[in-house]
Amino acid sequence: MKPVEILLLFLCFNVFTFGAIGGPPTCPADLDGECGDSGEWKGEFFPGIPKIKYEGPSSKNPLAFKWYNAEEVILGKKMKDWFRFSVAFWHTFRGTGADPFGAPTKYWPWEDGTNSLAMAKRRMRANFEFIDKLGVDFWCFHDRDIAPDGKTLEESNANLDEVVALAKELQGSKIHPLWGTAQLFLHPRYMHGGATSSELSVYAYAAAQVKKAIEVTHYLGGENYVFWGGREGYQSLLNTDMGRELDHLARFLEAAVAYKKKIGFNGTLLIEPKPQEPTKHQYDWDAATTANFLRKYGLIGEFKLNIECNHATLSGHSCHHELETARLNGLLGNIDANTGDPQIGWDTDQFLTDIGEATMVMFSVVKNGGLAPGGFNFDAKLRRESTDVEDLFIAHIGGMDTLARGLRNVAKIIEDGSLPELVRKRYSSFDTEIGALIEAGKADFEFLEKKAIEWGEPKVPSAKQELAEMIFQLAL
Ligand code: XLS
Ligand code: NI
Ligand code: NI
Repeated sequence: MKPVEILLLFLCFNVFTFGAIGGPPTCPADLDGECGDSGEWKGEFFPGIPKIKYEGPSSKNPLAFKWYNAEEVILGKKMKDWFRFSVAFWHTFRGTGADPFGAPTKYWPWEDGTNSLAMAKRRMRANFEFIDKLGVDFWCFHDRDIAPDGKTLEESNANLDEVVALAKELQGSKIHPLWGTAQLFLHPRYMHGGATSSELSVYAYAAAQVKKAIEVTHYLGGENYVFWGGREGYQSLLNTDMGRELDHLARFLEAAVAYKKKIGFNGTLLIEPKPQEPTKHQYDWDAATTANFLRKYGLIGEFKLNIECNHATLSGHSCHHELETARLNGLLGNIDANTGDPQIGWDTDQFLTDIGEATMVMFSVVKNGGLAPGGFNFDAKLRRESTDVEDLFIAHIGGMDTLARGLRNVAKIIEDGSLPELVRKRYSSFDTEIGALIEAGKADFEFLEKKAIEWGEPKVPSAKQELAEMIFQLAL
């Protein structure tokens, strides 16, 4: 096995593995006993970090926004409503920095090295202080990130209920989940998948877990519910009945739709495509594959897509391509905002810092008229080597500012008008009587042959790609 293959096998899951099973091994020594195993935490989790404010592009303050100004109206909508930013609990509060070759590097002062219920509650308090100081309204979670697994399903559900009750209290009226989801990939029972497991009892267990996760998402006022099928795929077709597994997956999703309606949960159900990792081939490979699956099984009106930029590049597309494919199919529901590394071939889940990419992303979002009830979830984590508590804030501020610049750039491009005009002109031969006939499906081959003979060899104009790139660059 090449080193990169070993990494692929482990990397995406180190967060969950260390987060949910082990946790950082020790409590730091310099905390004067505050880091006991009691659920209470005295004082602030982030002392010295103020509420993050907008200071404008000339600010050099790392703990301030330079481009994201929540209340400012751009293209007819407040920035906060374009973005609906969300903090991902699993990265921000369960990420430890462990990788396949190395131990955890992050020892947050409030962690006691356990995965107890008391610790889960303390972590939840840290989550809401973080959200409040960052000034966002949403968070996202997996059931098992926020509450420890029990010995039985009933015990796991009881743990979850206890933590969720606290989360509900801490949320207040303003904050709620952008989405919730069930973790159907960490526990060994899911090694063959959940909905696509070859074992019926695992299918049932997964259904029970999703049922509960939809219930708590609904209880917390969540606006969406996500299905990410990390283990819904295969390692080898030799031992896999792909047709049967896909049918099972469709039945599973149908049952989720029925249950959502039964309990009156009006949130959008989202599928998050990813081509591989941890399985060699996941069934929801990319947006087009997932759209085809939903159409085949008559589920297209019941689901939308959660596009993750790093998954897009893993599938050989750009994030913009995946967003446009989803949008053109009426399926663009949410964005897991992150980015990969061009030199590393897996889901590195980095915070987006590329202004050009952010501008392309925002092009799709603006064309879609926004994402609500979806938003931008920072499915992104600090690098292993970033170990200060303030780095959590700096990373999110950087991600928010980058996307805010993207939105401002799109506004500039639309205002300037020359790029949309270039595209309009490129297709203007269809803005004619005969073009209209073609687009209305009224031009048959005999008619077109007559025209081709009448017009002779076509004169084909330039695509003006470099000009398009120049106009785009001028807006960045
Ligand atoms: C993993 C996925 C995961 C989903 C939620 O690659 O991005 O984090 O967003 O299960
Ligand atoms: Ni994701
Ligand atoms: Ni991912």
